[in-house]
Amino acid sequence: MSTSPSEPTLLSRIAGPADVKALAPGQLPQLAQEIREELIEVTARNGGHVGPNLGVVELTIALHRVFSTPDDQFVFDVSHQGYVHKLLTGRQGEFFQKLRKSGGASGFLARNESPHDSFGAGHAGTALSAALGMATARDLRNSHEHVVAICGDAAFTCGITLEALNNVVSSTKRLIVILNDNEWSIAKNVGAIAGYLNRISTSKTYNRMHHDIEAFFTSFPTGVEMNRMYHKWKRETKDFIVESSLFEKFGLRYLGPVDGHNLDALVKNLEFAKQCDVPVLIHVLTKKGKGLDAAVSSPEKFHGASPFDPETGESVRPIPGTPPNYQDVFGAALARFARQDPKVLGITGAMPGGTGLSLLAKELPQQFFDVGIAEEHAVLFAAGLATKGFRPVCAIYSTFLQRAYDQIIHDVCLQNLPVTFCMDRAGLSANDGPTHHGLFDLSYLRCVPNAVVMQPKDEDELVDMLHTSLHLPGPGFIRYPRGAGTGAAIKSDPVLLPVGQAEVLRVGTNIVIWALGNMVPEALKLAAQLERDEHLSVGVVNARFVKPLDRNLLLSQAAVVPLLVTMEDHVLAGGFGSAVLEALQEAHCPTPVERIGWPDKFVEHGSSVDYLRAGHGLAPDEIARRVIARWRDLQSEKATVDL
Ligand SMILES: Cc1ncc(C[n+]2csc(CCOP(=O)(O)OP(=O)(O)O)c2C)c(N)n1
Repeated sequence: MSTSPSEPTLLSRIAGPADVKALAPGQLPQLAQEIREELIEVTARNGGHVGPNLGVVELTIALHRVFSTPDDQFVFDVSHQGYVHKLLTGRQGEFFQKLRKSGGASGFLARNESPHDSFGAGHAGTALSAALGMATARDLRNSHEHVVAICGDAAFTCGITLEALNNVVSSTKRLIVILNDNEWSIAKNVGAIAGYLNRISTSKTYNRMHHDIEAFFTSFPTGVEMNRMYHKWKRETKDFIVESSLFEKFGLRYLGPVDGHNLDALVKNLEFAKQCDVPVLIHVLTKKGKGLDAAVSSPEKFHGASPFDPETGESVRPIPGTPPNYQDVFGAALARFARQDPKVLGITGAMPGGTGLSLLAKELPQQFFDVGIAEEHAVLFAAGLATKGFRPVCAIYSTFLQRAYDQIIHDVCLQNLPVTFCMDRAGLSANDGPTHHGLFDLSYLRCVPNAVVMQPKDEDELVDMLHTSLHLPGPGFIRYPRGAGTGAAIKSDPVLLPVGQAEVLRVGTNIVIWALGNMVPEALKLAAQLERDEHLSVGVVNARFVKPLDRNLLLSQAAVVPLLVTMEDHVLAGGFGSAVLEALQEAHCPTPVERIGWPDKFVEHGSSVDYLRAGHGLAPDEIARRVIARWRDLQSEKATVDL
């Protein structure tokens, strides 16, 4: 069905939603095919959420046929499935070709990227609440636009989605919710609601009803007294079954299940929902990865894929010699500790693969829990387990743990329960951008009593920290970055690290750099450079613990060294450097500190960590320049005083 290279494609002629509406219905399958080709080509090169987007091609086309953004509003949950929406709203061409790269389209929707993106997201479960807010605002303002929330089935494992569902009918009479049910979260969707949805979509009765409703609606021209027709249909198709739907119990009119790849059925259902005078939920069944065989057979791998061969689906192989990822080392260590101690448990919020917990799930399924996209519950669940002598380990990305802040303070730390938190993706998640960067965890944890907060300099120390945390009397938080470690050899037996003790890696008399985690190797390079080029004696300390901080070592060094430098992969506000400043201030120690870290800004997405660091003044040369300038300033101040 593809067009020849010389012929302009239908997609290339879509400058905005009006062009989607102008196509004849018979042209839509070709448009869908061209979109799929574009999605595969771009994500094969750049990586990205190929599976979710391949599954919503027809749904997104149908949405743009029936509604008119930006007047009407679409709120996509997570918004990782928003690529098709981007292609249909004027963002194709070079901008989309550079998807997730510097200067290209974000991998998520963002209000500052397009007026067609009514709400930005990257974290799951936010669409229904936000859409309900928009619909209520519309009602309060007496305007008439439509608001459509597009939620995946896994969004219904999130507490916030259920909180919003509980408030729909009391807030508005007009809201359209699309439940995009592909049975997958990143891994297979879990929990009772997933089971319920599965029963609806596989039930013979519901499937018969689904055919009935499709036949029923398609037998009428669009827009003709649809409400009256609906009531007629309900009378004719066993009312009691529809009434028993979970969503009807929450006061939403339930439509479906609808075949999410049947454009005609989708359009008819959306047209109907548009006219309803009650909130409506359309249950749409889609196939994640549709159009790419490898993605259909491996939905988890192709949820968010790294670059792959578009013909075979094979991942582009990592450069030989690349050290193992932090999360793989963590996953192997946790499985090992869990084998040795049945009280050690692993908990994930729908991320078994990304966190490295898949190994534990495979080897010791009884010690593994996937609780769905439910970080608040994950942490409280762990707290409950900890009260009974278990040693739960919550493996949650730094950015997603933000959601469980109250549980961290109120349930875990206040009761000093021994829960270990392994916060992956601390630092940048370059291609994903601001919703996914883990740049705030030190600030939000450093102020919580009883929390022990640490970051390893390499993957061997990560294993030591996990081992140490599993022996703490209270909560332990370990942060580590995305991707490859340093290649450090893992000791055969981990050691217990003395809590609150830093490690001196290099002695210096002019400057001492206090570095945290993945900044330690950078600090060692910087020290060598300053010694070589500036003839300075520069020490390096691997801080290990942000809380408790090694005050004794810090103060003893600050008493004799003219300049301290801190380096962290975290925002400066409230971070590691702030902890150092506070400790010095409390001891009335005036030693100056040059703090290196991320500024008080949301950091955009970009092609690589190095690219983003350079854009924010954190390239190695820039850091060296700042440190040298500070040193020279101090020397000239000293010279002035000496005069
Ligand atoms: C709070 C939070 N936790 C975890 C994630 C990671 N995550 C991104 S998409 C996703 C699964 C989404 O599944 P679903 O909503 O069903 O959409 P699908 O990709 O299947 O279309 C998860 C767990 C997240 N984005 N936000």
